[in-house]
Amino acid sequence: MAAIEKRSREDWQELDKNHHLHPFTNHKELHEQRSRIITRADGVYIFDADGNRILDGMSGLWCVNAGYGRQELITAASAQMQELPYYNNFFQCAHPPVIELSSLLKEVSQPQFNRVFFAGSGSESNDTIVRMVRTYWDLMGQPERHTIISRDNAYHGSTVAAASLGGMKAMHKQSGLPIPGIVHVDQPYWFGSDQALSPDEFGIVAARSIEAKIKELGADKIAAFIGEPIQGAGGVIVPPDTYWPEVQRICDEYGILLIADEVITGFGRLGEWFGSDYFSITPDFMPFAKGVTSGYLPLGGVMVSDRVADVLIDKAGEFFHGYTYSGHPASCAVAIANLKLIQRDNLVGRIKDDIGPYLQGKWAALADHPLVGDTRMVGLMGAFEIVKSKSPLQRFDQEQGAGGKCRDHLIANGVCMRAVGDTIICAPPFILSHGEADELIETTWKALDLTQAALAE
Ligand code: PXG
Repeated sequence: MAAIEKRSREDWQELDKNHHLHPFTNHKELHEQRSRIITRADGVYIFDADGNRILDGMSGLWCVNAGYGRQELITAASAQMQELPYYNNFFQCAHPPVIELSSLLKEVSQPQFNRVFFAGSGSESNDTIVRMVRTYWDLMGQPERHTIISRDNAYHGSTVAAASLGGMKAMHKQSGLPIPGIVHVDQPYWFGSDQALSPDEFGIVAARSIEAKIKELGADKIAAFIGEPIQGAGGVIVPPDTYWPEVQRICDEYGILLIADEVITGFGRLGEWFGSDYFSITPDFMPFAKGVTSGYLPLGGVMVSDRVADVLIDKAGEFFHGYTYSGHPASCAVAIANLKLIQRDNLVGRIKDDIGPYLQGKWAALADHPLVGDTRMVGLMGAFEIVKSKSPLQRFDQEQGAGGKCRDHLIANGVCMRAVGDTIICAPPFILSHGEADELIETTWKALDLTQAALAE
């Protein structure tokens, strides 16, 4: 029996307006224009309450990697709920799904990762890391080493610690963040720079802003560096090739723990199992969430390297940290089914060798449009930037809302992508067919033409 009543779109919108506070939303604007009610989904398509079919170029929120309507995942959740809908992993307990998933995650991760700590989301995973990192250095007899270096315009979640790790100034301003002991350095955003350096030179300079911060504060104060292999919510910032090797060098040289936030890049998005594999780095922690269950149920966690886990196990006694839903059985069952599906259908290889290169080629050609100043895509994670003039490079005034206009034209024409300022970002499900990729690109050209016409008015 369906738990949800049948209502008209207008009724849903009215109830939504009156009773629902949305995440990351300007409610005044929303109440003027009303929310888009999504009622169902299948494959790579979502459907709204008016029956419009929209190609989901964002995989929900970077998570529905296996696509919608996957019966294996639905059955896994349902069967697990029948067998054991909930039990905790505190107080010397565990259950088969959490154990099975732990060993499966070890199988797909780099060799330094043999252990995983579960959470309910990416934010909780990053909060876990802040506590674990500081506890690790306490146990190592270096309690002064508590400062974590992150980057401007990073996104690591919305809880107090995760938002502090993030480098979103607007978020910090609203709630007195960051908390003490979290500092930020430059992001490796070459297209957003004055472009005086080559991308490779710029990558080294951006990485060395970490080293400069270490020297400024003292290496004996620095616990860890955290970065998304490719920044997602910040606008799909793909670092120059020189960046990550230099970051690894710096972390190694100063003995600093390296945290690769794989919440978006994990489980195949870049055509490798993890962004860390793509960039050949060997982190000490990998927080993950989203794609681990393809978003069908909430689950997050942290892959913890032996370097840290061995110390925690040997020396910490009890680590006073955990969530009611750490390793929720139904979420774990879905994750197992999802990872097995990705393995069985070779979806990671498909991104690397087939649909990735196919979409990337067409995406790069968008640069021929007069409005498109930069295009970038790795695996199935991409962006293009809308500019007023390419040479000399000139951007639109923010009040013109070029990115928002383009996003609206995209959705009105049947493709959902997200605007970060004037950057349009794209992360479609891994099952995207060539025909669906063509549809995504054709609609993008059309939306760009409509945006150009609207901006000319
Ligand atoms: N790390 C990264 C790299 C993320 O992208 C989180 C942590 C936090 O995960 P949770 O599960 O707590 O949301 C994220 C989340 C957007 C957008 O608009 C991106 C995220 C969340 C919400 C919106 O791009 N990423």
